[in-house]
Amino acid sequence: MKFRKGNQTPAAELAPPRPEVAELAPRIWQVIDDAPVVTAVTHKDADGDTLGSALALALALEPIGKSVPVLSSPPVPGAWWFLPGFERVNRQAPPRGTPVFIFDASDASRAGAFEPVVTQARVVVNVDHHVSNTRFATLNLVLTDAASTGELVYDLLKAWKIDIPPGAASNLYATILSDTGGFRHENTSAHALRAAAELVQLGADPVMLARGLFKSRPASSLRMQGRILQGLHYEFGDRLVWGSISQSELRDSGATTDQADSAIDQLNTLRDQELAILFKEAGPRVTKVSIRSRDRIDAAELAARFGGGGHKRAAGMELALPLKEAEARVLAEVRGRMNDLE
Ligand SMILES: [Mn+2]
Repeated sequence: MKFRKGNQTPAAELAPPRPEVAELAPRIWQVIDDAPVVTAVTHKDADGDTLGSALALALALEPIGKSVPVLSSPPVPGAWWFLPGFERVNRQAPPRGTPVFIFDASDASRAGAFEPVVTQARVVVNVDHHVSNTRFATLNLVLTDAASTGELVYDLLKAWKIDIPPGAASNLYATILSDTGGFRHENTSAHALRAAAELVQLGADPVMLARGLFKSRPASSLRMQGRILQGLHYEFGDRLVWGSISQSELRDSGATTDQADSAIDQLNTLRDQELAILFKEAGPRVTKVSIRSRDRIDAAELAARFGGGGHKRAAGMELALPLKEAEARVLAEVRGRMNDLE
């Protein structure tokens, strides 16, 4: 193995990688050791975790002579423009036969337009933290106790003992910041906070990243959120809150479907709320659904009932139904579960 030596920060100051990552790291290195090109694939409707993981790998491997094309199924949400290296996404088509990493994706279909890149690759490395991961790859680095997939990428880079440049550190910090909802969700573990602190030590810029993530919304996004909030429905004594946004409402507010993604987090600020659901009309017969749960309902399991997936507290799915039908179908199931909680 040709591991590079010497992090910018003495290794003694950094926590060792998780044992599970340290154990698999040499085998993962083996598949990329002789490869001049390593492809990094994100999941579709890319979020900060999948993009930050892919970009961190690219920015860490390029200084040691590897070319790392980053592929993300279009349209790539422009909201992530502030991640270092974002401009390289989809700029370079990988040659055939390169090893492929896929990040934060529970199965190959999550790669969207780039699914063939994953399914036709000779070697695939699947790095993820979803409970729903199907372990579809050649090598599966799947640990569900990680706050973000990026946390696992960080452990992997540590295990490989390669330098982590500031741009890679920023991307990895962004994966934790976004997947913990700004250190607010249940996955805000000591491990995640320690990793975040170390990444700042390594040059991640927490102010720039918080600004990019939480203070960079276009006015259209706030206008759209206003629409959603105005039309919310409260049921079961405010323990179920749900809302929706149609294509025409999106058009009127000047916002795009991917901008609606952050609105669910506003619904999730309600006191005593048990379940928050947001329906987004993505097309005449396509409805995207986001779910957030507080204590008693498993959002991932609920989403799985409709072919989706995610985490216990945050999940989603895409239904091949018009908006109103999707609402009726999901709410029937949800109301049943809310009744069971009584
Ligand atoms: Mn994630």
